[in-house]
Amino acid sequence: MRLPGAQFSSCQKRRYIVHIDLDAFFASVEVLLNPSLKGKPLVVGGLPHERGVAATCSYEARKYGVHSGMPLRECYKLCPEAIFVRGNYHLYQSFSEKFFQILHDYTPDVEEASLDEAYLEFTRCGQLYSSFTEVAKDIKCRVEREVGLSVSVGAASNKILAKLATRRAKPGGFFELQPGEEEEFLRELDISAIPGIGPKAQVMLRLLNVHKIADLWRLPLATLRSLFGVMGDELYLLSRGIDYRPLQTRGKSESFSRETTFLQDVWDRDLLLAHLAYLSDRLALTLRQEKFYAQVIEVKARYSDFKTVSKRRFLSMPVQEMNRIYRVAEELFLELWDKSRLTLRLVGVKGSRLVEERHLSLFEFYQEKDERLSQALDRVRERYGFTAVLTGREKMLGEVYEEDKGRGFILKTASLTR
Ligand code: TTP
Ligand code: MG
Repeated sequence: MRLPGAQFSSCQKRRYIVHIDLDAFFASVEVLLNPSLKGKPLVVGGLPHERGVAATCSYEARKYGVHSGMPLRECYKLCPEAIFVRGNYHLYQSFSEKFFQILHDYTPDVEEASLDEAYLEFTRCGQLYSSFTEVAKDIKCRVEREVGLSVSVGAASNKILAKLATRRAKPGGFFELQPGEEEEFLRELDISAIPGIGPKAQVMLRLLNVHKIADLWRLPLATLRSLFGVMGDELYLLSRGIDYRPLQTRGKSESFSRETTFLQDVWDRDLLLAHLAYLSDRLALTLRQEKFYAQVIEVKARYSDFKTVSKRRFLSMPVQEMNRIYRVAEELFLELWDKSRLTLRLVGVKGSRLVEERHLSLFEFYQEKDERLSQALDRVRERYGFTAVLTGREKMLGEVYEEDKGRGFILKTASLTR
């Protein structure tokens, strides 16, 4: 079967995309800081008897079947000799920042896809470099040298192919997909390799005896549409290695969110609101650092039985101040939760519909006051640490969590989604 992608490549300007992803990120940081862990199975995310799941594990632990998202107790059963650590999210974030700083040196077109993963586009950089392949290799060396962590790099003509190339390169390798090799490369890959084919979609497809990407090519577009709605079109193209998605560069971030799972389920209203206030504060800080205002605020709550609910509000005036975000978040949260008053295992707050500026209306002088207050707050925190200034509500968390040297509370699972 010929891939329809081949006919496009000749008439379109060929893109050069590099995908880069740190290997066993959280675990590798732990090993870097404590070399006695090197070569050992390591699980990051909690201790074996604790509730919760593994955030990640070293490649040595993966040999036992342990993986991200697996309940810690199950990890322990599969690999009792593994070393378990709770992890330190602030630390990982600082490594992540260093990683992205290096990437931004090479091209203005960088998509920070997650904490340890990015796409770089070189299509516009033809004048700058004589060989993109050499640049991609150079980035890999520099990250390894300056961040100190192992990284895998894939290069291809679009995002999906570059991501799959990295998957092939893991751990620690470099793989560049050459034009014309797409079909052979994709054919044998498992359908789970395609982003967007989650566990539910996999079950449906496997029932149709579709296991490999080549099996997907047999399904007509209409079938995919009837199975997956609008996503069907995307799967049709992605499975053929056709992907026109542009990079979501910094200015194009769609949302920022902060959420956390609790150490134990919580029903105490004040404690729930304390978490919400702290998360709103972290979200506000990120928005200001990234120079965005959010026009939509959304809160999320997950009950003990994993049922998840959310509620959002469109604001006439975009926000980036903690007190404004919290006010909306509290109202939304209470609308969600007051009816049930059941125990929760997670809360989160998200800002979306991001805009880069807002126009203060004549009647909103007080907005300026909020803005100045936030700036003063940022200055104090820069000097004395995040926890130097907290609201009364947030301080309640001091009874539950340890502080990370003034940088913030060490939550169970700090959300680091962008
Ligand atoms: P990944 O890049 O998906 O995983 P990884 O870097 O640990 O391993 P790989 O070599 O396969 O890339 O995620 C990056 C980090 O994000 C990971 O180290 C821990 C965190 N994470 C979670 O906290 N929960 C999750 O479910 C996943 C998948 C990752
Ligand atoms: Mg990774």
